[in-house]
Amino acid sequence: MSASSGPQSERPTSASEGASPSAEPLAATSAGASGTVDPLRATLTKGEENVDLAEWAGGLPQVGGTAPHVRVGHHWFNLLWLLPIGVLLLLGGIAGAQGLRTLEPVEDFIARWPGTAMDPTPPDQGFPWWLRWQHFFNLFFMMLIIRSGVQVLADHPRLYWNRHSTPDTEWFRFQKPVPKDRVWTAKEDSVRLPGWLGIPGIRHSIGLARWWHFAFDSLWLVNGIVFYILLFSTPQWQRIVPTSWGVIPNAASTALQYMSLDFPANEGWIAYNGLQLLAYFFTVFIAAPLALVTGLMQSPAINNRFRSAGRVLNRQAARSIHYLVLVWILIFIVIHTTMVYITGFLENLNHITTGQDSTAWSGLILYAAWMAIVIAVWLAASPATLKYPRVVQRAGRVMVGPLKGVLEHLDPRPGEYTEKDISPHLWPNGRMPDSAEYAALEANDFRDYRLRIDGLVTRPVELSLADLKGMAYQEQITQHFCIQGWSGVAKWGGVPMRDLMDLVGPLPEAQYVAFYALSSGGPDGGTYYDVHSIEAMHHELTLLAYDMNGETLSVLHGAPLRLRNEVEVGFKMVKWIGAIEFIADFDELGNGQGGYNEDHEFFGYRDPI
Ligand SMILES: Nc1nc2c(c(=O)[nH]1)N[C@H]1C(S)=C(S)[C@@H](COP(=O)(O)O)O[C@H]1N2
Ligand SMILES: [Mo]
Repeated sequence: MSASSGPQSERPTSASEGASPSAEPLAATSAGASGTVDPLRATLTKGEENVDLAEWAGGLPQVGGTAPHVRVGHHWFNLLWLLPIGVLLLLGGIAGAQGLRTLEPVEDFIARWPGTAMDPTPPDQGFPWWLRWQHFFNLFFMMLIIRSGVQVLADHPRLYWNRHSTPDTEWFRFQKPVPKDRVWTAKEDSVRLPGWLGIPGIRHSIGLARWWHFAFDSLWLVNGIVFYILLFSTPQWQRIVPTSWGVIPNAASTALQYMSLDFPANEGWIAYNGLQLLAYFFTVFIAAPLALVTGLMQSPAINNRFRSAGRVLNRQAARSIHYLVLVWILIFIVIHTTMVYITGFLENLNHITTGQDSTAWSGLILYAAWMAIVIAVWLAASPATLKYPRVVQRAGRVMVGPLKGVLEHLDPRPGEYTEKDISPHLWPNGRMPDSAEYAALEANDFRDYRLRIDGLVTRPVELSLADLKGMAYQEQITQHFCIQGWSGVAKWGGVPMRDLMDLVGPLPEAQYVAFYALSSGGPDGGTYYDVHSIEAMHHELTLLAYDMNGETLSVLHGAPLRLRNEVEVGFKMVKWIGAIEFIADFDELGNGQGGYNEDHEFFGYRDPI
């Protein structure tokens, strides 16, 4: 293992300065008998059962972002310009295509490649019932997936290719540049969306959006797997998998015919034209799997576990590609729907609803019924989420909790990052400590600070910083994954949790460990806390850090002590730790959801993804 990449036991001299290992035995400062309840437990608050905008996310005012912009060199291009430019290109394209079609060689080409390969004649297989229902479920799930996905994007409305998420290096944003004259937290960077677009629209509602996103992702994935299986166990696959190179000239011919507004024959009942074939193939076999992979690669547990893949598909590249796939899907939806409407409306609707090759009105009626369901759920999703967020949280936990539980067992092995991977800027996040107690500790360089470790342990202790610095030192360079979407690499130095476990001796009943902060989580004054499984505490990378990037941890990043658990997203890594309590269950803490964000912002307590 290289000197800088994994956990090490040597302490650098810088960290020993000012550290005077306590002369008294630790037991002398121990805090009473085992099983004591930590006093900070009484300072937790329950959170509301519905969303109160005055208190939400620390009372952030509900402001929106800017128009979406893309960076071209040093210049930011407003994407709204694409609307007039698109119209002009379309008009120019139509004129150009109509001009081309007056040329004889072009008409010869179209005669030779009419668009749909009908020779040999494909089997007349129509649209079986499973395909029609799967198409409906797909569009229903996609509506919710896309909207909750855009909400997730709005929680950190910038996209980067580098894993550092350094301000001013993004290639896309719908937010102002990061202010340089003040601390700007990631939470402040989140923007509001209209409720018809995002789910649920309001700022920093990523906890709720993620339940929708992951729950419907899972259903969409099951639907997709069933689709793949049925597609290939019937001749239906021939509709969307090209079997000859003729698909290319046929696609070019179709494009030209559509563009000239003189449409090719619609053979959709039997076979798709070259352009459809390529578009469907790309969507089903490239875009969809890419969405899945780039979604999963944004997870700290998965990205840290599959390190070599994570080198290439770093969290920000994965996030960027994930949203580029969304752009493709949106383009696909617009063109696909337009074509359904203008190339034989009643006929096309019958194909995909009633499964008949006819122009009967029944197809339109069934389509209208399906769309009524989609629109009703569309309209209800945001208001219902704001009214019953706890229901969304519970339902989401039932649907995706077990999967997240499995991912928590992934082993984020050390050793990937070196000094040169350290990010120039690590976004700060969270609500800073504002108590007089903390200010007094800080004023005295934390000499009076005591870390309490109590609860279900054999030997409760109170440790000064000097006591902690007297213990074995471990350093690790790891990547931080904030739930909001940004990431960054830093070097952390401090005491491994496993050593503290040896010191206090957890009782067999201890299943979880609560970390209580010296700061509040929101304007209600409730203490910030989070709960971790005891299993995670044994991991070699679970660390109580008091150094960052070779220096003493700053107040901004959690002084005097913060947690690192490399399998989880950032909010679980409590900063400004005041006490650690070993517990059997977290039912009785706060609202019983497993942490401040879980209680107040409806996050999941397991968040390795
Ligand atoms: N006490 C406390 N710890 C906290 C938070 C907080 O609000 N209060 N925010 C969390 C979140 S959401 C993240 S992403 C990380 C950010 O750590 P950093 O500011 O060092 O980047 O701290 C976590 N720890
Ligand atoms: Mo975060």
